[in-house]
Amino acid sequence: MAEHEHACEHEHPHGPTGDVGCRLSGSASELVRFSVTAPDDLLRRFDEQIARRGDVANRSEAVRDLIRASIAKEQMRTPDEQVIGSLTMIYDHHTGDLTRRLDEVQHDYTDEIVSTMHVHLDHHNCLEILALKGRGERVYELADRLLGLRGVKHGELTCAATEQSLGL
Ligand code: NI
Repeated sequence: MAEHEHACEHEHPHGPTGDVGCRLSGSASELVRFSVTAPDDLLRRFDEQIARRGDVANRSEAVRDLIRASIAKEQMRTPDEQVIGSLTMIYDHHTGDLTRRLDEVQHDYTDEIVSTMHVHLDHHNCLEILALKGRGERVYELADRLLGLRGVKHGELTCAATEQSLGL
């Protein structure tokens, strides 16, 4: 019989039988094993971070945390609200026709892009910062399209609903 690691979050009160059943939630998830490939130096740095943090036991737990954080971030999206924010990207402008594609996408969102700043960091890398304002749905769509382009090494959207979060 296959052994299943237990996936629920809260403390398990050990019952009289000593089992660690998750009766409180009634919906214990089965753990699923999947494999991920990553560059070795990236994985080494991730392992070093796990060792430093001390609050996660292993790589699996750290990856689960990342997945939860990603889903939580998604849930904070407010597509129907007016939002304001910034998108930061770092990319190598030599990557294929990346600069052309970045341009093409941005030309579809002229109402949402208030201002852009481009910094040539070194021979290869560019930093681009976009100030954004508009309906959440459009702003998130723009960010997803830009950050999804192959060759964008780092990207982050920082965004808040103007009414909900900022009271503007
Ligand atoms: Ni540049």
